[in-house]
Amino acid sequence: MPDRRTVAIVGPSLGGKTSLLESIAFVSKAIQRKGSVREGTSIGDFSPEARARQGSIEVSAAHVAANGVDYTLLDCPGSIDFASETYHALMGVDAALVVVEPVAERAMTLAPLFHVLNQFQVPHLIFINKMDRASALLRDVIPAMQAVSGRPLVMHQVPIRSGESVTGYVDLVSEQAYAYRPGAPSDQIALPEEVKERETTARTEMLERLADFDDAIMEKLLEDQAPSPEEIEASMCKDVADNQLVPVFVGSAERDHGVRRLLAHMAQLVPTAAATAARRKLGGNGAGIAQALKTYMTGQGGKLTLVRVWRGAIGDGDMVNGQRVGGVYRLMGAQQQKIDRAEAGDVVALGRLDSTRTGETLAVGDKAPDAPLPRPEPMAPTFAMAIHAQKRDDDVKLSGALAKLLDEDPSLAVDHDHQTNQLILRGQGDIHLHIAFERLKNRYKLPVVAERPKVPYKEAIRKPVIQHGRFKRQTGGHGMFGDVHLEIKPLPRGAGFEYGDRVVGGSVPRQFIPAVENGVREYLVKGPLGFPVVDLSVTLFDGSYHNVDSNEMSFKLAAKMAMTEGMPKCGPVLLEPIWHVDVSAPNAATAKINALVSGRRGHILGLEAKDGWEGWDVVSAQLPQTELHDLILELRSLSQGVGTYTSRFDHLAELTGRLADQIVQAHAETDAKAS
Ligand SMILES: Nc1nc2c(ncn2[C@@H]2O[C@H](COP(=O)(O)OP(=O)(O)OP(=O)(O)O)[C@@H](O)[C@H]2O)c(=O)[nH]1
Ligand SMILES: [Mg+2]
Repeated sequence: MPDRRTVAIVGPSLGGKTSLLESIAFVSKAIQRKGSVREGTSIGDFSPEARARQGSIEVSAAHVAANGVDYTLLDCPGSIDFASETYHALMGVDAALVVVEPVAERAMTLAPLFHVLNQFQVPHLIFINKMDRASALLRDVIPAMQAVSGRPLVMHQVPIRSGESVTGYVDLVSEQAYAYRPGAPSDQIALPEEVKERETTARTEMLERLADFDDAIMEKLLEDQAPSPEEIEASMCKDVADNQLVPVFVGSAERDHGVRRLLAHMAQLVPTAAATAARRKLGGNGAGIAQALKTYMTGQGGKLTLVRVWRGAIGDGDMVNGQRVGGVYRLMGAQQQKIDRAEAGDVVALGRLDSTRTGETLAVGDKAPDAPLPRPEPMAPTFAMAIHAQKRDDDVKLSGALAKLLDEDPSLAVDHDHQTNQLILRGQGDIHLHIAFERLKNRYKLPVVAERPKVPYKEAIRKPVIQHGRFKRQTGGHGMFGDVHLEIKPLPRGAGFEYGDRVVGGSVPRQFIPAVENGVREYLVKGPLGFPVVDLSVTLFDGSYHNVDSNEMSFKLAAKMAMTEGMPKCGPVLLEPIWHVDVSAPNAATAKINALVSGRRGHILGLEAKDGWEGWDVVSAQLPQTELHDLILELRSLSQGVGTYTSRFDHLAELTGRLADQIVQAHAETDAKAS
């Protein structure tokens, strides 16, 4: 059986993941010519949206064979806007390769990723890329990464420097030194004198880390014996597989430096597909099971579901979750190669699983499995826009296209705001939504208009009023007559609307009383300030009627008239939705977050250390809904992109003064335009 393994290439934006995939494919001869992100010729980032952005927006897969291993490599986007793509891909891999830039100040951007890797126990290695222009020193970079990694990091290599540039490296396991050569494998060289001391220190550190988890190595160290390279590698393999320790490699994807050596070590350190399945208790001969890691909607409108087959085999035409598989494909970026079947350990695309969504567990057979596999928690939306089709006639087509986008991407959400009558698209940031709009335009020919969502303001009253309303009309034969006396009273915040009647002696006949309530309710949709009215009671306590002319319509209209006249006298007041917000970010940003919240008319409720996140705080606050719209953008800019928040509606609060006047006026103007 071939040795299959799947590795996700992950890490912060612009670290060089897509470039590294290209370099790996090139040095392992899966491609003849190396493409580049800048020129739009890479295997990854093949969609028009990714090419335009020159950065990854979704997972792309590639198959390469190197050092006797069949790899499926999943190039993942680094941007936090597309983190859901990355986290879903991680559910189906044997290891992750974390690609980072050698910049100590940016180490904090790794925190969310390390957190997910450790939460799901994904073995991982680190590749410090861009060493070709690294003036930064690893002695600053490593401690900065160590502070957020949650697992001990061990250098597997130390760079050899000549002035500002890195010219090669020493492998700490074999203690062999190599000099980089342009466009070719590195040359082995004698260990340069000037790195000897650094090499010894780093190697001792590595061995001490290994000894923490390995008694045999511990004993050797205590007896001053050197463990053999084989012993060291075997010990490290076990620690990596158990996610107890993270080895660190260096190189340059752009120049293919250190990439062959990385592959040689990956063949040792990345657990095999069978080992991962066994560790996750998904091995053996039980019923076939797979997980959907990613969904592609291809240009021709066909759907491809990228799956990890954990157990059993899936062939073209087989049933999974009651759907017939329409094609099994190996992916190489945009290319698809049709194959007959996929075996346990394969990551392949399955055609036509129309009802399958990203993240779902698939069972071979007629129905979905009873116990789904673990998957990333749904990401709370942090940014929203109100949208409609550029051509209003296309609004029905738009909801169909949005449903497809949501199948693909569980971190998007759509809802309809009944009060403002707007269709709201929610996602993880402005870039995330921008890409969704581009896809609607490019793929479904549905350009949309996007605008800041309206805030569903409400209004209430401050004073009780007694109001009489009479509707009377005499036209030819039958007339209309309705006459009511209403008591309008404010209620405490959150009480909603209460209707009552205290009519005695039949001054309003029973059969007309519901019509009075209907009239009141119709009025309350739009109060004196133009917004729905809440937190009040309206009681019908008296009235009169006419034997022939009174009917339901007359009483409904009488009630509406009473409300229209009475409500402006009740001291109407604007109510603004206030949300509870939990902002989480590294504590270096906490002071700025407090200022941000105050600057947005917010009210800080408390501050706590974030559970399980070393060095992070959660600031709890209440903020007006209108201030939440672009909060994430500012929050990210003051927290190196990693700050985020969750929110929920909390209460309605009175808003008075200039701001309230402006809101009422703007609302009246748009209302006038619309009608
Ligand atoms: N100097 C130097 N630049 C590199 C190297 N590797 C990648 N780059 C450049 O870094 C930039 C980002 O590279 P990508 O491969 O797109 O990075 P990525 O990690 O895939 O980025 P996202 O997909 O946006 O997360 C590009 O301009 C690359 O040319 C390297 O080894 N050295
Ligand atoms: Mg990329």
